Amino acid sequence: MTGGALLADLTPPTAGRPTDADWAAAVAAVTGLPADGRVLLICHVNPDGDALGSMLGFGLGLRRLGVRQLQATFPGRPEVPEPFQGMPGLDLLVPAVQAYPDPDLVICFDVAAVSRLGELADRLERAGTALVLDHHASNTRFGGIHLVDAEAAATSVVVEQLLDRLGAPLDREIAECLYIALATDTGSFRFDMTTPAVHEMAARLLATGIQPGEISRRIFDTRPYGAVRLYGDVLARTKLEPAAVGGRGMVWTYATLEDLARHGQRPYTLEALIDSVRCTAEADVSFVLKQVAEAEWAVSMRSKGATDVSRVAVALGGGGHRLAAGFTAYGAISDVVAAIRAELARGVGGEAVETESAPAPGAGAPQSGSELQDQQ
Ligand SMILES: [Mn+2]
Repeated sequence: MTGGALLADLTPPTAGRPTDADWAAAVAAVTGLPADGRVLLICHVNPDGDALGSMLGFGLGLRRLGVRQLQATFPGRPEVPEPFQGMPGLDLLVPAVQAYPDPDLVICFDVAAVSRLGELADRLERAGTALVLDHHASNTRFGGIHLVDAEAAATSVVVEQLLDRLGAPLDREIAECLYIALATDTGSFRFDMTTPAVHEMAARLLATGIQPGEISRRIFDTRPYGAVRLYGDVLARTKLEPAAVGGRGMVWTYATLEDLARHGQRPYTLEALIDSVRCTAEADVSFVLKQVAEAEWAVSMRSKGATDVSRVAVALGGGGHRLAAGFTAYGAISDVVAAIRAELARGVGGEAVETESAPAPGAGAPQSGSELQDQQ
């Protein structure tokens, strides 16, 4: 590759798309399995719709191809978030502690870095072959065979192509998994990466007879009453600071473990909280603090376009995209918010020029509204 040291420094080492050789190696890894080869599918911790849908859709495809020793899993608590509890292929899931210790083939889905594999990271070394299907430009290229397409809107885009190359049928169950994955990562076909190719893939999936209205209601528009009440409490304490960020405005709120307990809700209920805050018209920057432990907070940040929140997140120990980023913060709420406010104020001078011109197409597009923890 030409372009010199500077370009090399700025370009993620894995940016780009799989080559013909990568596809051939991936196909060979599956077709070359011994008759009773054990296949372990792993997606990232705190799985979202793309992680689970890609993994289970591919798992069902392998089952149709005759793979019998097949497990799907993810690190951490073996708990499928409520919205996904009707997803096809859930019978493939096993708790991490029951996963094959030394599978013949490991396949990772939507995992940008080994840290996202938690206690399952050792399977990479112990497996005969490790295949990685992902779409994060920041993918660190762990594992042996890489199908990492930084231009794909979701990992399920890569999954559909590999299933096609393997000759697996696209049936209703597989299509439902891949549709949930695609709809999740494109914000239900609203984000900038919703290309013609995305809609063409959606058309192929819908042609199997799946019901998009029913799926969307179940996955995105159904919550327990306790979650509705929880959102009410948390949104009622939202603060708008119109003068912050050099007058662009910021809006924020927080949710504590006590809030979750009071309404009987699990932490994943708060994944979509930022979406209810970021719509505030008077603020360019939005963020939410979600309590993880006594003095530990998962912070999700969003920008409408004028502010680079990934710069703030990186400065505070996290990462992400220009318009969607996150980090882990420690301390009291007021101290965390003060640190963010100060970091945002620091950035205003340097960004003034940037706001004069529109961002490059796709430059700040979040991979999805909810998977920012993926990003570093
Ligand atoms: Mn994804």
